Amino acid sequence: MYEAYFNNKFTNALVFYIFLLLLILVSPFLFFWELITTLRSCFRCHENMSGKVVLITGASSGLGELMAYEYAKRGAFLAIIAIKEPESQLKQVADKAREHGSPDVLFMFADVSKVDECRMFVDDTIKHFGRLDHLVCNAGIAPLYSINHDVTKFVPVMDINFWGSIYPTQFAIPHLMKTNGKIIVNASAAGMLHPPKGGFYNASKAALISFYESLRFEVSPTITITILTLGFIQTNLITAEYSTKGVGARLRKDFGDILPTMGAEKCVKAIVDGVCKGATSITEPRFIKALFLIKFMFPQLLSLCFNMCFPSKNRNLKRDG
Ligand SMILES: [C]C(=O)[N][C]1[C]([O])[C]([O])[C]([C][O])O[C]1O1[C]([C]OP(=O)([O-])OP([O])(=O)O[C][C]2O[C](N3[C]=NC4=C3N=[C]N=C4[N])[C](OP([O])([O])=O)[C]2[O])[C]([O])[C]([O])[C]1[N+]1=[C][C]=[C]C(C([N])=O)=[C]1
Ligand SMILES: *[C@@H]1O[C@H](CO)[C@@H](O)[C@H](O)[C@H]1NC(C)=O
Ligand SMILES: *[C@@H]1O[C@H](CO)[C@@H](O)[C@H](O)[C@H]1NC(C)=O
Repeated sequence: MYEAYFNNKFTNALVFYIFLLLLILVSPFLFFWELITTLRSCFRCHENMSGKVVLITGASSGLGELMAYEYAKRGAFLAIIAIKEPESQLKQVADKAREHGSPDVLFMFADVSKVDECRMFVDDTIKHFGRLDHLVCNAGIAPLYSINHDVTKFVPVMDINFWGSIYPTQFAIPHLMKTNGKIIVNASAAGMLHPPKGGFYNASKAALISFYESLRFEVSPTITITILTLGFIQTNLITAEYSTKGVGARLRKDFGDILPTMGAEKCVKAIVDGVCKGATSITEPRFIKALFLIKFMFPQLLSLCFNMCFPSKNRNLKRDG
């Protein structure tokens, strides 16, 4: 009997609008709920990282390196992974992490896109330290893409960014179960917002978010999963080298005083603080969360912005072809 209603386009759409209206009506209550949750999280206890074991992939440079130091300051044992290239780099990170206060640092070279190598470094970590508390899936590559290229060239992006997080996660889960451990996944705000010209890098991040959001239900409450969705401004601030040219520099010059931008070290401290408090998702800088809300409730509005900010060349292509 109800089938007739749900076959009708108009009544179907009506359900959506009624729910939207209800959502807007209850939103003052949701607002206070959010506010109270945020306030409560300020007073939540920090996990004591002293003597705990943290495994970080892609720790030879970038934010992965800084995360190693941040964990080291808190007295954690570290196992850090990178692919071989600058061989001395990872050793330097290990030495510096010891200086920052880590009692023991194990560094290993492995390609996270190879399942056997992932099994090996998780096993070696357990053999060396006897336990695992946090797994940080951080390794990633970000090549610029164009649809005119041969798309098979971008298969490694998925292999490293997506499978390179899934493999270590699979091998680590039995050990994390024993310690009530945590998994930290390096996604990107672009994985939530689906911007134009996102390419395979942004698609791989969307796939990560989707996979780990659903894995959460399988492993909780024993294991806590923290998904990082970092914004573009912050990443352009990683090193002075990045910030002297390009969009980042211009954005910073034009909006630096208005937008709450954030240095890499402050960002990494916020991440590790959040993880130790048991956060399930961390967005830095925080104002980007507002964009997620807009994307969720009024997707048309964001599309409009994207169309204005990224005037598409493809429309001309279409006209020509
Ligand atoms: C925390 C965080 O975030 N972290 C990270 C960051 O830092 C980065 O940047 C990114 C990229 O992608 O990621 C994450 O993120 C991540 C990273 O990045 P970065 O840092 O920029 O990069 P780098 O520096 O280059 O680093 C990397 C690493 O990794 C590794 N690898 C690679 N490949 C491989 C590896 N390992 C192993 N295996 C393999 N296959 C490397 O090593 P080497 O040796 O080569 O050096 C290193 O260490 C990632 O993931 C991404 O994605 C993210 N993000 C997000 C957002 C934004 C961004 C920017 N940057 O912009 C990023
Ligand atoms: C953290 O744990 C270590 C030993 O596991 C202990 O010595 C230290 O006092 C603890 N620190 C705090 C702040 O509880
Ligand atoms: C991801 O998407 C953003 C926004 O369109 C774009 O600027 C960036 O270049 C993309 N990243 C890569 C590595 O393609």
